[in-house]
Amino acid sequence: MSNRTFTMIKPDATGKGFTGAILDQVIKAGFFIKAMKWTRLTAEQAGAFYEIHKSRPFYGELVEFMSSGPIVAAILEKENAVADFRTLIGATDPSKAAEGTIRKQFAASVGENAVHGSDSDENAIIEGDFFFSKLERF
Ligand code: 3AN
Repeated sequence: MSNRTFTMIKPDATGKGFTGAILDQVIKAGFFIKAMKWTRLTAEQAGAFYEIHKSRPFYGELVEFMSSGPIVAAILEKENAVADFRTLIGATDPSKAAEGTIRKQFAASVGENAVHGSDSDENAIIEGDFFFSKLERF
């Protein structure tokens, strides 16, 4: 079991001013920030990050949305990080997300759903490596 996951606060949430409130809930839930940056993806970078979804019908929309404004990317550490973080953020579709989850509170739709959380230990490493060098992790 890995103790790290990767997250992004997505352009809908940064644009609505939810960054601080989301980070506060993440930290209060016991996650430690090991790396973090405020940045904006080009369409090409967003396309590469979501390469795994290339054949899905929403891929074009996802790439356009994820490059539409700034994001916060971070590597988080906690015991059982991947699963616990997905519990904290809630279901992909915010209308199906449990009460109190981050997506229930801050997400507007399945496409614009406020936060990303890695779905496996393997992807957490790949996604963290996409954004951060060894020198940027503490
Ligand atoms: P999750 O982010 O909960 O792991 P995935 O991996 O199924 O969900 O989807 C990756 C991202 O693709 C989602 N966070 C969401 O932004 C977008 N997405 C997923 N399903 C749809 C959909 N039906 N329509 C538009 N965008 C979607």
